[in-house]
Amino acid sequence: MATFDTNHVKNIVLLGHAGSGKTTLAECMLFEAGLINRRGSVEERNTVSDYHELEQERGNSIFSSLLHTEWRGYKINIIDTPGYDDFVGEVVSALRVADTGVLLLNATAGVEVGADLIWDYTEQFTTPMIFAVNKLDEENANYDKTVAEAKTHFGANVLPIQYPVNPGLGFNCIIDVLHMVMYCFKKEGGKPDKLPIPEAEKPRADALHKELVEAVASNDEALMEKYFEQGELAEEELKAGIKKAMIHHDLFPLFCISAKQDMGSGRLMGFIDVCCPSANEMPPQLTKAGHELACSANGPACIFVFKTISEPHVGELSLFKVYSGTIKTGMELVNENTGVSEKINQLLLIEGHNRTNVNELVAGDIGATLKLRNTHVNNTLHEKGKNLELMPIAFPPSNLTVAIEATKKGEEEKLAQALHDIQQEDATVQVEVSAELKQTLLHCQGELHLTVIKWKIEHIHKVDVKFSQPKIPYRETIRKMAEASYRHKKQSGGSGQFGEVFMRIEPWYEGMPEPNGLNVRGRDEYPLDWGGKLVFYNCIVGGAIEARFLPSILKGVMEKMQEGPLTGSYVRDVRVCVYDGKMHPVDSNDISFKIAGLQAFRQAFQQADPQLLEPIYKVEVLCDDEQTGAVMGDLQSRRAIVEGMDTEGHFQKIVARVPLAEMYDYSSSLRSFTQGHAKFRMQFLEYAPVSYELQRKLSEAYNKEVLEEV
Ligand SMILES: Nc1nc2c(ncn2[C@@H]2O[C@H](COP(=O)(O)OP(=O)(O)O)[C@@H](O)[C@H]2O)c(=O)[nH]1
Ligand SMILES: [Mg+2]
Repeated sequence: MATFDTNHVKNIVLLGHAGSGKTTLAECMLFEAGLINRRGSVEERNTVSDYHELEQERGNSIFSSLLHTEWRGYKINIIDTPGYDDFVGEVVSALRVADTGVLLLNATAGVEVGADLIWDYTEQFTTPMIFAVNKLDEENANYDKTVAEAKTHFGANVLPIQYPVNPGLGFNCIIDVLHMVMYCFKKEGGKPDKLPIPEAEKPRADALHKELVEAVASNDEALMEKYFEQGELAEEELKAGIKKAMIHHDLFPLFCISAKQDMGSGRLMGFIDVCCPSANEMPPQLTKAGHELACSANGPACIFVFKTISEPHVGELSLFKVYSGTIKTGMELVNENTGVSEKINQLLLIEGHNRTNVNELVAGDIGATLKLRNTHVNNTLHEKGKNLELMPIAFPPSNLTVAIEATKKGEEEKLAQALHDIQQEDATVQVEVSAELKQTLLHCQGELHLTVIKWKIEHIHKVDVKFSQPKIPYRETIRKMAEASYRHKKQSGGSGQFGEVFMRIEPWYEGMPEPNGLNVRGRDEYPLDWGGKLVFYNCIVGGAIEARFLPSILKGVMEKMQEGPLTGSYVRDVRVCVYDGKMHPVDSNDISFKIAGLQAFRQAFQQADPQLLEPIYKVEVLCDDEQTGAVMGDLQSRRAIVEGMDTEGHFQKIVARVPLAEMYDYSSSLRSFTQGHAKFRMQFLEYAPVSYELQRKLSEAYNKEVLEEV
């Protein structure tokens, strides 16, 4: 493998709706560059990129794959990504290190929802973008409609560099308005013949060329002046102008390909070589400390880990981009995030499942190493004595939460280890062991993602698991004042127990007046971990209960507040006044008063018009115009309160307050009834009272459950 300096390394990411042809295009690029001598296909399950067992099984990409090719003296690192939104983690981590995105559009389908969703991420990264209209060999390929939709969805800066002369069956000719030539491919694809533009095509080609020149000139004053003077720009000026405009996210060149027929990938790679930026042409990285880090092979050694893959029998592979300096085998680097020193024992180039050893990688290049001790995604490693921490990837919040448990007893440890490993590898998986719900919760991106996680747990970690709906973290409170007392008395062999507590409980709110008609001796406020407060008053007079027993009474009250009388949920915002009681000189002790406090609180609570509160989430649904009605209707069927509508990018945005209890299956149901033309985000808003009917139902279910446990 030749060595390449920073200027001759290009890092591209293939993006697009599932099935738009990314993996097939990657295969073409490797074949055209001679890195493979036979093109595999998705159908035959033998592409370089979709090498993972699960991808072979499902016939589509699930994980991003790093590949590289050499084209005319340049090294092109290619990251092929999955198109399903569930695997968005793979897309954002690839966008973090790529310097150009290639967004594939399927000419038979136009702009598909996956492209819209991915576009939002490229906007966040302001990644230089090019479009490739693929499947032009398909019978119902419609190039013009696809370009028109692309301009509507992604803006007028989408500019054709090429258009097909004969899209559809028999497609084999493209007109290039940058070079102003026609490329015609032989039946087997590959290297095209370069021909002059036929007369009949001249008007269209000239018009598109003019549009391109003007767009480039309008992005650069010097070029604009030149253009006004000469009415034309030289090819080299055009190319430099295109690169500049792309880096500023102001121009999105559009190409024509048929990945399946291997037509157009060479031309695309040629454009990537001369017009797409190398890492050192992109704005310098900003460190967390706010310093700029130039991408130079002579700078301090610094790499950023954007992906890890744990492979059975191989160990953990860490994929990284060199942001500064030159990384050599045997080098010692410091992990800024974990503080450990890591030795780069091997430097690898990745080609799907294949690995090639190299001695060094320069700034701007992407590679991998094996078996680092304590390094993970989003970690920055640098040479000793430098404190460099690069900006981490902001992974999107989860869309689906399920409860997970091992089907076989005794496998809990194995499951915990499996979940730990999966989280390390996939930052869009979060595991939460909820003490409150007594469940292990798995937060992920959707049903498809869940299937992949299950596959990993069962096939790699050999643990059988089952998923269930997470319980809802309800809250309980009261609506009116109530008083109750409880006498705990136990005399059975050995020391007896005795304690009697009289208490008043009231709904607590900030600034409420002191208790009426009671003698306040002491007052403590307890902010609760689960939100809200408990305010505890000692109103004992005449030493009815010794002060030393009040902490036990409080303990009993707290214990009951952790498993409320209504549904066993946390209780919040209650004021408790202990105003009387009885002791026994011998039998009174902490446990007696704890039990008396707990039971008195339970009784008082049930007489205080208890109210169940449910978590309400702010849900924002982004959908196409045509979907708003269906989205609204569905939200209303989920007890939602729609608060308003707005627009965001080219989406309609519907904002609603929705009970969490109604959101369990939202990600899959929204995806299915809008055919994927919608996405949503949600965040906790507040707790709100549930209806009397629902409270009764939930409380009955809880009492039944408790009785069954006894
Ligand atoms: N007719 C035609 N089919 C294509 C072309 N590119 C890809 N395909 C087919 O489209 C399907 C999806 O391709 P794939 O590369 O897996 O798409 P990805 O999901 O974007 O990676 C496969 O059946 C491919 O054979 C093309 O240019 N023309
Ligand atoms: Mg694919």
